[in-house]
Amino acid sequence: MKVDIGPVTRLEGHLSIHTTVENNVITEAKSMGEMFRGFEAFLRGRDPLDAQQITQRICGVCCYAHAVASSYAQESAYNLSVPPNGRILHNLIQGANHLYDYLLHFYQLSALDFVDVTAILEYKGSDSDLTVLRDWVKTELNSKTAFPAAPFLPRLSGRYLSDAQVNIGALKHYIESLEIQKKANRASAIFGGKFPHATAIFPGGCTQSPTIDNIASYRSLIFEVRNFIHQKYIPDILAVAKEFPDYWNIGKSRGGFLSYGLLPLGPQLDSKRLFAPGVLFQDNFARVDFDAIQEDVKYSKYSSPSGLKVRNGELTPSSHKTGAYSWVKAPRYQEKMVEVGPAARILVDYHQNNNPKIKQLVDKFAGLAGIKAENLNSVLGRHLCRAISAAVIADFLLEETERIDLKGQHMAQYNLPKSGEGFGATEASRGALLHYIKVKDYKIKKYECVVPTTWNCSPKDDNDQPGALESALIGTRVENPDEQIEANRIVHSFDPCLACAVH
Ligand code: NFE
Repeated sequence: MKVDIGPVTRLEGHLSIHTTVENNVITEAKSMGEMFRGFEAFLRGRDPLDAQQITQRICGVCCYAHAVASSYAQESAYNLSVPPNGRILHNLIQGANHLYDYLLHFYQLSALDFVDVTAILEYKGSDSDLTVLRDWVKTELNSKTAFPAAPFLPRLSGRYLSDAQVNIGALKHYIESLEIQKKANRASAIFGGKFPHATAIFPGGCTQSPTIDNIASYRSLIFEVRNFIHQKYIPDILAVAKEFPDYWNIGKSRGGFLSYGLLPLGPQLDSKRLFAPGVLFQDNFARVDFDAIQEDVKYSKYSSPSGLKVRNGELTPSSHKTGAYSWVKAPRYQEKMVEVGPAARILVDYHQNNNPKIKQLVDKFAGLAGIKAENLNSVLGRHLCRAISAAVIADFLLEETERIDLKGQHMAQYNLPKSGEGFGATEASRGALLHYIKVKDYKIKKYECVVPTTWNCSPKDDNDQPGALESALIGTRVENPDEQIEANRIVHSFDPCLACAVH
């Protein structure tokens, strides 16, 4: 039986998933990006110093990661020496964005795969958020419209959290998290200028000056976000894990893991990072080599040659190409499929014993849940790795503010060189993000982005190997093949952003 479970909602952009189900098991899965954008084409010929502004428009969620990756690529191309404050301000802006993004993903985009929203109908208390929610859900359910205004109705059939108080508590946190996300975004905007799409992130540093006042405002906002992470976000994930332990083994991707590392601890781009970079195939670890990355297009809607290395990338759309089923390309590392994202970031760091806090949190939660590190490659693992990332980043941001030198520079002074090329690699919330720029005669000659969701939601490659999400779906048992709540939970655990993936 072939089932189209798309368009999948509660994600960014347009993603369709087609599955083939035999005897209640998914035997084939196709991840289909349904939109073309073309940033790499229209960047050509422009002023290179516009790149970190234009590429931020790839996305309204992870825009700062694009600004940072573009700045890194240009810093490398222009051979810039960035003052320590400049790098710290990049980190403060980007780190706060990760906190916002993890909360958005858990509460608004995926918690309701597990939380029973109908539990609110039994609410008898006087909390105004909850009474408004109860009346809204009641009206929507009674209206029986096919497309209710409430984004989480109608629900897919399946088992949800059973305890009414746990469900109602999670729904209250769903609402509270919106205010907390606003605080994280305000913190980013203190140094970034605004959210989304920072004006102050620049190759060579940040155009906003740090002051005692704006540092104090930033810190007080991050403290509030940090408290929410520890008091509500992590306990809510553990409550889901307690009742759905099978999801430590559901949604396992069948390739390696890639992370570029996140938040440099010094001004140079090759400084040690808070989260270490690396590539993992089973237990074989290697340093990242950008020249090992290629983008296949056998099943993607492009007529440009397949398997091009990043610096040779091309973009020739071909909407009717035979056999092609997605606008997303298929990046591969040494021709192999890898997963990127929170689980990859944590597993790559854990394997190297880089950050003691990460090791301690992984071991603590693995002990609580009775799992091993390898179970982080799963639906629950991805959720838990986001929460671990959030806890580690929030502490780091508070420490990082103390390293600002109020008398120091925060921008490098430079003249744009006539030519140059550079790679810029960071971790967006959804995983490994690479920008490449080639400058000729003061203009952009080539610009390439290899984006987290492009890796995770890729179609099959030239060797017919499925993408990470496709591989995680194959083999999954589905109770109700028409609806596939299990498949939806797997898709959401990757937090796809198709707007980014097709860029
Ligand atoms: Ni549009 Fe993004 C992140 C990037 S995902 S959200 O995180 O880059 O592909």
